[in-house]
Amino acid sequence: MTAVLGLTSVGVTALAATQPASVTADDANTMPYAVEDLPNGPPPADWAACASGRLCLYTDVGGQGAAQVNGPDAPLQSYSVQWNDQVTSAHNNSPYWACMYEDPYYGGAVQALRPGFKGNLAGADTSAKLNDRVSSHKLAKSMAGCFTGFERCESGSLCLFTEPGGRGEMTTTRGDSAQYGAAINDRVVSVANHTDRHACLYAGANYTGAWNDAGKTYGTYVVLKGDSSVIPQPYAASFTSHKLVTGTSQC
Ligand SMILES: [Ca+2]
Repeated sequence: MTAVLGLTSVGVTALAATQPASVTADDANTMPYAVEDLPNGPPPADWAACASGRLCLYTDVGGQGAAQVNGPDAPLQSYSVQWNDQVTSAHNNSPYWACMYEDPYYGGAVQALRPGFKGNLAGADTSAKLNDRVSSHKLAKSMAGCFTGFERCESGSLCLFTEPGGRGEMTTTRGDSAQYGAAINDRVVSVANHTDRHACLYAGANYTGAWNDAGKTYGTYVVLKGDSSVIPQPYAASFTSHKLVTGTSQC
């Protein structure tokens, strides 16, 4: 077996049936990066090697194979080539939920591993099983925290996400945008507004366009300052520009 670099990961699965209708940044527990190096000596041979407070991930079943050991608060939004789609078993020897994601940036299916979980991802008691599919992970205070990534949005920023709940690719801005680039145009499905102004979002470039919603026409979708929002239909995946205003009458 091979020693592993100090990465972190955990398994979490998409629990559509149990996913809360609304999750906030408060549900997540994200602390400063604190990736731990492996201790000196040979790599851990089995479960016994996972120290208290650590999340340990392995490339083979039963805690075998290459291992990565993570500190209690070390999210990893994008795995290296060495680890991408390689995690097969895990020992979550931490008091937090370990959130394993199918895609980078907390995207795709989610496999949430309870505190104390020790086993194979394929055999875990969760709805999503991401054996050899995990591409990012974090630890969270609750299972609900695995289904939000809003906590990534820094104070002062407007953050646009390509997946619900602040998950997936995140684009951060602090000003207006008259025309989104291809990376996010018609792709934004959740928004965190951590600026001190309200965000007016539009279907067209240069703050134009409109939606028909239940027989009424709306020209802008507003995310108030301080709010996080999962964008409903027909507004989801249709934004092309936005501006920040002090009063919504300025939208
Ligand atoms: Ca993957």
